[in-house]
Amino acid sequence: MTTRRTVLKGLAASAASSLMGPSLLSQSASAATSSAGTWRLTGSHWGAVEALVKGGKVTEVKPYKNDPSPTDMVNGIKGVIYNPSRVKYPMARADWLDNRENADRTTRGDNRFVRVTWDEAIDLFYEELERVQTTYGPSGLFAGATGWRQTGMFHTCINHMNRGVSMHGNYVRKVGDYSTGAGQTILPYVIGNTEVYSQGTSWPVILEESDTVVLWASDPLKNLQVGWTCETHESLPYLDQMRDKIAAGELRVISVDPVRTKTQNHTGAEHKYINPQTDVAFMLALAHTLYTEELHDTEFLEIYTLGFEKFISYVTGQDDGIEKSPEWAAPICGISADDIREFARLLAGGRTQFLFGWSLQRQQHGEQPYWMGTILSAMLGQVGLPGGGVSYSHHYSGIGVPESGANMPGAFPLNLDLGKVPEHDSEDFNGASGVIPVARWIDMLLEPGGHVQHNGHDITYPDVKMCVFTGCNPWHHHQDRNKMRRAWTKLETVVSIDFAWTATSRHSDLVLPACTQFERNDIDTYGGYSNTGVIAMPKLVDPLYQSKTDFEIFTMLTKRFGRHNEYTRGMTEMQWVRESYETTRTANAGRFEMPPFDEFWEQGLVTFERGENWVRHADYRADPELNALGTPSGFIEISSRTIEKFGYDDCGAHPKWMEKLERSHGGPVSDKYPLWMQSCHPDQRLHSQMCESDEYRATYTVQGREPVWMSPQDAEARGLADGDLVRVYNDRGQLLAGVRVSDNFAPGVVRIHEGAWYGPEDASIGALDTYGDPNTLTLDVGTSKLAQATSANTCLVEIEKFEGIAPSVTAFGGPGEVTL
Ligand SMILES: Nc1nc2c(c(=O)[nH]1)N[C@H]1C(S)=C(S)[C@@H](COP(=O)(O)OP(=O)(O)OC[C@H]3O[C@@H](n4cnc5c(=O)[nH]c(N)nc54)[C@H](O)[C@@H]3O)O[C@H]1N2
Ligand SMILES: Nc1nc2c(c(=O)[nH]1)N[C@H]1C(S)=C(S)[C@@H](COP(=O)(O)OP(=O)(O)OC[C@H]3O[C@@H](n4cnc5c(=O)[nH]c(N)nc54)[C@H](O)[C@@H]3O)O[C@H]1N2
Ligand SMILES: [Mo]
Repeated sequence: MTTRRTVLKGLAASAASSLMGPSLLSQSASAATSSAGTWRLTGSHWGAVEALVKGGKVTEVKPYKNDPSPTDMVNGIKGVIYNPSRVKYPMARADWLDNRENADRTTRGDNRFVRVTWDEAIDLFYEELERVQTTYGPSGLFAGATGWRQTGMFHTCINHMNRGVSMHGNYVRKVGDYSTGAGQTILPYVIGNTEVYSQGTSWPVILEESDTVVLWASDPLKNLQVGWTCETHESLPYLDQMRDKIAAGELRVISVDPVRTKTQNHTGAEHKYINPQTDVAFMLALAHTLYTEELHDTEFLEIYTLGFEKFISYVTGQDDGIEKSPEWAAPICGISADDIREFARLLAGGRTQFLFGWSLQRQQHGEQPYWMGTILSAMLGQVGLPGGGVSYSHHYSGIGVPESGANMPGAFPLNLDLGKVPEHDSEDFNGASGVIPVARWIDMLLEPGGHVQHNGHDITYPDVKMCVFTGCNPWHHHQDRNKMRRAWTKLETVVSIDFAWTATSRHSDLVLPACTQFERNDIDTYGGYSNTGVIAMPKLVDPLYQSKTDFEIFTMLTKRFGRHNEYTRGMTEMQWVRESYETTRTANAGRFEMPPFDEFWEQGLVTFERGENWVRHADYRADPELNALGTPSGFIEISSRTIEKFGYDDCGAHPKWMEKLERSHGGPVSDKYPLWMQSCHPDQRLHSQMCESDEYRATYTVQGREPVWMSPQDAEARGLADGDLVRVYNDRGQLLAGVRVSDNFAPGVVRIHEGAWYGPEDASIGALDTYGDPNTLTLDVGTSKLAQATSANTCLVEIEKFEGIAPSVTAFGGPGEVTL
């Protein structure tokens, strides 16, 4: 068997001529010191990297030498540390500092900030928490929106904020996330697990056993460049193997996507173009063909599933008079009836592995295609077979790389210590809910006391007056900027903790400068799901300007009410890091040897043998009773009594085709706004992170703006050429972007990557966004009453050439400093 270590050795050896320096386990910081500076290994979302520190500055960053497939984004890392958008000092919004809750809230975002000292800033933060808790109670505070904080288990800033603020009082929290909100809600009813964050069948098994792999709305080559913890990129060589197998005729890979993806182009996979947002129609017609041609596995359905009859009577039209035949689906999904039938026969003709991406469920009724994915695999009878069945996660954080089985370091405790209560211990939310579905929080601000259905519960929106944000950028991640701007006037106080002057920082009242991960000591998991190793993250440089670690910031805050010793447990940063490592070492003792801490810190990385291959759902297949699924019945639920009982009109007893509020290719609103805008995850960023990296941003911008990708046909029809500046607009907003014409895009399909920094011309509602944040245009409605997740990819736009003098980009460089 090829072990993890032999793989790495092999890689190191093959590249030996171009590499200097020590072997895997002696990537020592001190060993590499010379007059030319010190090379240090550290971890990040973008992989392990080596940084040259010279004269107190990071002067160069390159991929870790054993990274099998480094991302180009490593070239943006230096610019995350050094850029004009860093928050240098604590700052307060000028009008708010004078008038607090009586300040003019319509001027948030007008970029008038005043510098304050750290002491003043922490006083202000504490005073506002006190005021809100005593005046309104816990329903007045929202501190639950969290996101892609930089890596490092100890400094995980979300946990620092939660622990620090929790010591002071209770607050409104969120449930779910933007990534997989619909998927993680529907799948437990269908297949007993969220699936989206679960380990998947090992790649070697898929490559060996599958006849056909369907990449359904999935672009792993793009999305596996980053990981939730330090990414190893071990999954990427499997995509090279996939390419080789396709070339050798040993494997068919089909990408079902409106766009020709990076993965498809790299591997030579076949393209099955589909009209955006119409996958469910296509899937129902596939089910129809499998059923009418008797290609479905009746035995599997009988033993392992419930509710097939009810579903199939919808497919055959017995219950609503509409047969979901290929002829019915063809005009909706843009795939001919013959091609649909042929595709169904191909799926049934051998071992078929579905690999679903997540974008598909970030659209209205996003629950439905996920439910259908399980049903198609069940009809094929392949759930739990090696190289067959369904996965919803292989494009994420190294899922599918065989696990080592080792324990990994734990994170900083996010909750109060056992038995402790907050300073303000009221749990009275004034009759409102203390937990709300994450993507509905702008509705919450707009409709206090309003109701919304969510996953079988009736949620009452609390009357929130203050928000605290850290490690997330809601003025990038949430939909419909102008609606957000209206909601924002409702808030008395907004506190942001970040190292960058993001749009969220600019729309805050108090901004506290955190430092980046490169300015603190930490420890991280190397390989999010593979648990390949533990990596040291030594501080490269001291915190820049007046920035501080999140740990220091919340130590200062908790000191205001005398609980800092409880917060820190009396330990320093290095003591926490050391303890985290030693606890892991003890847990692994006897199974995975780890050197003592000092040795680890010196060598930088400890890795473990790679584990055995594994097949998802194989245990269920082997014994469905002993290994019952987590669904209400324990079986795969093709129809769900539980969901049916909720009585929702937009998510019923079984999957259905439902028209969207906006849909291109002849769907609603397409006469006015004919172009579907997808806001997929960026190839050269992690969401909004790294957008501030000026030099790196310049490698992809067009006339200094975010690119909008479009087909040659759509460009020609509008008299546009590659490199043109355009206005992209709909009834919700408008933005400037730069045209990139590409054959990868079909007519009617355009893309602006999420995470482009929002830079409105001014603070008015409807203002032109000068850089190109797609969420200036997206629709802010829940996927359905079940999940209430984001529907970002249900969005139509029109594009026109921008004539005249273009306003300069306002998104970067931080706000103006005023003196009062
Ligand atoms: N480089 C990079 N990688 C990342 C991230 C990042 O910011 N940058 N973010 C990470 C995070 S947090 C997440 S949640 C994941 C996101 O992972 P995903 O949500 O899976 O990724 P996306 O890039 O949004 O979309 C993947 C594909 O879905 C296709 N698609 C969109 N709509 C439809 C549709 O209606 N039908 C079909 N058939 N296909 C459709 C798109 O064309 C695209 O090719 O990525 C992770 N990886
Ligand atoms: N239209 C559209 N919108 C989307 C999506 C989409 O596909 N389309 N995708 C959605 C998805 S899946 C996701 S996951 C979200 C991502 O949304 P977010 O997670 O909010 O996006 P990030 O840009 O990663 O924001 C992280 C912020 O934390 C800050 N930060 C990083 N590390 C630290 C730290 O250690 N301390 C402090 N104090 N701050 C830190 C960074 O500077 C940055 O501002 O976006 C969602 N929004
Ligand atoms: Mo995400």
